[in-house]
Amino acid sequence: MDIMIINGPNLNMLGQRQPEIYGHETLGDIEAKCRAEAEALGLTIGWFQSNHEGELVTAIQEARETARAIAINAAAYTHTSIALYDALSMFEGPKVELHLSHVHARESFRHHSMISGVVTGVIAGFGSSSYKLAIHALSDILKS
Ligand code: CA2
Repeated sequence: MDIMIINGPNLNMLGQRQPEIYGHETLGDIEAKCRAEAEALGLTIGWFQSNHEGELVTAIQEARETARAIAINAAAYTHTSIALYDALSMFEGPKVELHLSHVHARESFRHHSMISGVVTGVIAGFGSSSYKLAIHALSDILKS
């Protein structure tokens, strides 16, 4: 596939709580939008969500064999996970860290990302459009 999209803990709860921060769409709604966006760009995507850090590590490792690029919303593990940092550092293709919310305008513990240093770029604060922007950024790199 072209882009593996990986989602971290609690994102399966989207649309059910805190719509003022994360919007009204469910993760399934966002997946459908990503699939449509990718198809329009002539790209194939994979989609994965887990609440477990090790499963996210495994998904990144598997992407080394199956995907040309990664887009990841690591959710709370963004701020804590050396394991995700290490796994992402082994993936050689382009990688985007993305967030629905503007993490730098929120609590100070969300200002630091463990993984920003090993990704190609970061997109945050555009709601579900952050996923669309990540797909477009990776599309441009893959086609260049
Ligand atoms: O803004 C983002 O996309 C985040 O990655 C979302 C994470 C948060 O820990 C990061 O700092 C920023 C939280 C995802 C939890 O999603 C919820 C869904 C429904 C209700 C409450 C939380």
